[in-house]
Amino acid sequence: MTLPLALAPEIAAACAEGRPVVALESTIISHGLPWPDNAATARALEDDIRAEGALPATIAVLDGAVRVGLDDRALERLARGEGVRKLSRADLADCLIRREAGATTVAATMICARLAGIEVFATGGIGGVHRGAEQSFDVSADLHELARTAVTVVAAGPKAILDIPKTLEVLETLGVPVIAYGQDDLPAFWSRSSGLRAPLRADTPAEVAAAHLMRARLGLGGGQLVANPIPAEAEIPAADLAPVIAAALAEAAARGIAAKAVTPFLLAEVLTRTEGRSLRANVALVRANARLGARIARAIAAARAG
Ligand code: PSU
Ligand code: MN
Repeated sequence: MTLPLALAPEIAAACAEGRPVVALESTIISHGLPWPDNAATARALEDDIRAEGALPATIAVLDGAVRVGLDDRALERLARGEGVRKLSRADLADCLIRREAGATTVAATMICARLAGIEVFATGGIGGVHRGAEQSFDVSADLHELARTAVTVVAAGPKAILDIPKTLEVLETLGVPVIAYGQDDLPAFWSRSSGLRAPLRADTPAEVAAAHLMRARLGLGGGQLVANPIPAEAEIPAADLAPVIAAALAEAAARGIAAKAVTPFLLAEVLTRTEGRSLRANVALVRANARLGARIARAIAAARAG
């Protein structure tokens, strides 16, 4: 049986020639951002990556295949989100055999990027250790995927809906390099600083690329997490968001939201409770990550060629 993997022709050509490609996830489109901003953002991310000299490859499961590089119709279908599943490592095969539509999370996008030969992936926020995980055991499969799949992931750091210190501890246990970009502190999604020092720091795409290639040479196997601080003009002070997050968490607890539904529920609650302010911040940071991802992909390609 052949691999159910369908690369857009320009992406297949770029991968074969070692040109820079950046993977993008689809759960942020279908379950992370509201319609129609999600569709506009998905297209803006692709434009940002092209403007930086790389090719965007948005990934999803549609019609029985992993699609790498989506056309406008497929993007819109994901953005409308009706009947679109949220896929992590555990769900990929099931979605494929049922020929259902699925959006890939960070974990599933890493797996699919690896299958396609794409080494860099840009997104907004990764999943992590949820607050209250000592009771719920809710730890995102994204963390385990970072430990096992060799893709460099550019994100804006863990969201404050999560337990950030515990997320860092789990990443340390799993041996995942957590690299703050251009500063010492770990960024925290809407805020440039979490107040915690990141274990590692890089200041240029070339440094991130060199570490990526050295890890491959060592046969280490896992990925690395590049935490890129949100652009200063889009930042939201942590103190402004703290009550919003507390209310969102209380609402989730009151309604008994569990498992895969937790993160989308909290994201939607924060969005509605901030009347668009957090949406604007979210779009700004994910676009900044797409551009940095493109520069890292170019640096990897250049280092290989040179
Ligand atoms: N965090 C965000 N936006 C998102 C997600 C997380 O700020 O869209 C999505 C990503 O797809 C991530 C997934 O991989 O949620 C994590 O879900 P869970 O916590 O159920 O593992
Ligand atoms: Mn979870």
